[in-house]
Amino acid sequence: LNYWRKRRSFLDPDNPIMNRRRLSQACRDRLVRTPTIIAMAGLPARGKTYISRKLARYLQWIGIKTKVFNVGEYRRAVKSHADKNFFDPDNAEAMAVLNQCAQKALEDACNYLADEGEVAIFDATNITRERRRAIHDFCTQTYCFRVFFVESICDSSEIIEANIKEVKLKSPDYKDVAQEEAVADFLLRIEQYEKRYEPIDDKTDENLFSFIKIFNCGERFLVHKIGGHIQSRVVYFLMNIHVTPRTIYLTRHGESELNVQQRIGGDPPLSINGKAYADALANYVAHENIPDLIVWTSQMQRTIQSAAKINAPKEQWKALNEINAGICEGLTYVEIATRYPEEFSARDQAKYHYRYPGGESYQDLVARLEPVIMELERAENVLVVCHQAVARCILAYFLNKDADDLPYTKVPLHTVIKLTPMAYGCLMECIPLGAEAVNTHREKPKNCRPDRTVSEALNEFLEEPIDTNKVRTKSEIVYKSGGTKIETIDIDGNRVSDYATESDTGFM
Ligand code: ADP
Ligand code: FDP
Ligand code: F6P
Repeated sequence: LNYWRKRRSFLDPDNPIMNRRRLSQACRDRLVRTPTIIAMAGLPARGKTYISRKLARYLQWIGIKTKVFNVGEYRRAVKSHADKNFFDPDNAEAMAVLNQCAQKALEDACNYLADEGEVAIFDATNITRERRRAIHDFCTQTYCFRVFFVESICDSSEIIEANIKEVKLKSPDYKDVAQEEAVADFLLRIEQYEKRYEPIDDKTDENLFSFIKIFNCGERFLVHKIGGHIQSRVVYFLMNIHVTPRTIYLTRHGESELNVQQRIGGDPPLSINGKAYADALANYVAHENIPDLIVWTSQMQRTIQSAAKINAPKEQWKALNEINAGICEGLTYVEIATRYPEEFSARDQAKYHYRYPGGESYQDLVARLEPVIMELERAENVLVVCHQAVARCILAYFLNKDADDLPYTKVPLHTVIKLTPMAYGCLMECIPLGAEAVNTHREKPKNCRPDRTVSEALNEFLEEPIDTNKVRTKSEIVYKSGGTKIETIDIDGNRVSDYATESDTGFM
């Protein structure tokens, strides 16, 4: 019922996407926000699911609503275990099941685009010209979407066998089947597909299609008739990824003098603890013995000092600088909450999208970091020494976190995060290096209401409740995150002024 309800709303003439039907094809093609179906093509074990998921993660991260529709999952819902015989082109019954699954997945992908999505990735083999023509016609004529084919071609038997061992043996198709038997069966499944395989060919009517052909894991590409900015971003991304095993090391700088005072931003040097971390980090890197390691830092003192003792080539990136907190630079969260209560509450309500006046939002930061991510994709072993907000954005990319969770990801100081890309995802290991540090993480408050009082806002993250109606001078504020800080609360109860000096805090 739901399915038909959706379709009815989709066929509604007021639906802006369907309105495009009235436009000429030439006009439709020039519209920027036309939803796109990315249809994969290629024999089994050619990295189609790997590419689909990685691409979806990238597009989601840059803010394009994307979902993968894997036909294998639809098929396994009706035929949980399938051996080579199920993929025999002469097995008419099985072919009908496969075609129905593909049709259902494609319809779901189109419904997703009609409802809310911007890109749907149709992950199937789509190995025949007839199937690709049907996909193209369905998506562009029944619906008014753009279609982009991504074909992966690989003739290296070593790569294919490694792919089968890495991912296919874990498939429910081979539950309780011995490894050798499963590999042999999968190779025969590929042969069944080879009988019908017609690679995309621009000498046929496929000349009209937009596509990219990827040969042997990116050794060579053929790009044809790119339509629109989404397709050009997809092509750029696909031309930058690689499958060579490597590790990305991510760390925040050592504790800074402003971290100690619980102040945000600025360009402070390292504290004594921070300097100890710089030593520990250099030691750690030396012991890890990482081949051809490159170190990237921001252009801020605290990251440059943290990396100074590491024995490896270093590069500074302005794009890695910490989020710019605008008018709040150099303040503590208590000071922001009391001086700018509306700003503080607006940030708590929508932390990802909130932009500091004169500064940046997490969303801005993601846009600034896109070239860094692209370079990380191209790179091999890298250590990135950055900042709390920047590290959250980078982690969100690798761990597929959404915009709500991203700004609250815990990235403690004095910890190395090791990211090892795996078949369809990424392994994360956290290695605290032992040097002491304050905690700079502030949890998402339970009460984010715009009408909350300053005391309510402060009490969300301070250990001891504050009554802002009382006159307080030089009282000790204990943060729930564990840090301690001496503050002076203004007599009007709503402001914090005269911030503790270095000697007041006794930390330095
Ligand atoms: P398919 O969906 O085509 O059946 P998978 O995506 O399940 O194949 O295969 C995953 C494996 O493919 C991973 O081990 C990955 O390293 C490898 N891989 C990724 N990209 C490519 C490519 N362009 N060509 C061949 N193999 C690839
Ligand atoms: P997957 O690797 O994603 O599991 O092995 C090929 C396979 O996909 C089958 O499991 C699945 O039934 C089929 O491809 C779906 O594609 P086709 O509809 O093109 O056969
Ligand atoms: O407190 C350290 C810091 O890196 C600040 O410079 C920065 O403003 C802040 O963390 C970012 O964290 P959040 O977005 O949680 O305020």
